[in-house]
Amino acid sequence: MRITALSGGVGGARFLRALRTHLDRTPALAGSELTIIGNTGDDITLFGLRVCPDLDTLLYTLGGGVHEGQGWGREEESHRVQAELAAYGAVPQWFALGDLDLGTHIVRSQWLGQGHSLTEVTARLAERWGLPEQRVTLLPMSDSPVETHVVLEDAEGRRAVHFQEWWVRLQAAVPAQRFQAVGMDRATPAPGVLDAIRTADVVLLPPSNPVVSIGIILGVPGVRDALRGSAAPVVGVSPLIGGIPVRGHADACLAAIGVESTAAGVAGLYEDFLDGWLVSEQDAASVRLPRARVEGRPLLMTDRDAAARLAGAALELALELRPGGVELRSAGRD
Ligand code: FO1
Repeated sequence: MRITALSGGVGGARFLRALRTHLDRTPALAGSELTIIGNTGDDITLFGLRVCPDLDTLLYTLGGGVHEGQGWGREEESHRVQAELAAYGAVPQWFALGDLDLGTHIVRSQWLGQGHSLTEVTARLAERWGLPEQRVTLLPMSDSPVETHVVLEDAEGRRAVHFQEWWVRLQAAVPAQRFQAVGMDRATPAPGVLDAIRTADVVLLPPSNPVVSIGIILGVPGVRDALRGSAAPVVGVSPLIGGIPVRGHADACLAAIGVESTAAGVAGLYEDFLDGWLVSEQDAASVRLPRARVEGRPLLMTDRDAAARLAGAALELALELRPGGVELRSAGRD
């Protein structure tokens, strides 16, 4: 079976790692291929290096190198280089760049500088992290740079800051007036992105940020139309429980675009292509969607087994929603 997912960083990565676990534990599904379309709107250039936080979080989480407590960055990390940068007064210092993590940014920047595309670079990084052996393909949403900037107003006046400065330095505490996906007007889907949506047996939307992660991927020309036209059922998982984000600042992002911070409000952002929506059990009774089927499930991925159960529930709903039931269309029949 071919599964395609659109994903941001931490929440999406944990969900997709769990999905891979669920597939591998289910004999009939173990041969399934998973293609992840990763958000690159969080990307930032620091100290001359290109940093791709959501792609790296997906690589490290699926590859077994992520700092589990943080959900991003490497385990067993050190920050000797960052201390040197601080000693030289290099800025910014509000974005933690560990020594091991810098290895990724250095090699990605080197390969990009040699003219390789972000798709090619991501594939080479994924090889080191063993993704091909897991039958996982990680694609950037686009090979052309897109950066989410946040328009805000504070003591320093009205200005736009990079998403990471808003998210990390300001902790999303200053209200975002607007998000601007800089470069989106020149962006095209990376090779394989539209094909991954069109040939999927199932499309999943993990509990990533609906505005600055999945919302940015949906902004890449052609992606939304491909989802609308896809024969595959599209099933998403609410990133909110009772209006509160499971993690991160999704509520602040939704407020910025005038969408209510509820599972129904988020589903409304996907309503033109969504077929199934997993919400928390407490929200199930209150969420009614015009065309998508809503199911209540425990959404907290408190441990790896809970995450695998959630991923299994999303897949099960998608298979139930397939025209003609569970039989598989793709050549990757198992
Ligand atoms: N998040 C933080 O809250 N503080 C940091 O210093 C930080 C550094 C960082 C470095 C590399 C990386 O891949 C991610 C990093 N993140 C940090 C997380 C990042 O801001 C978010 O994961 C995404 O960009 C939003 O989903």
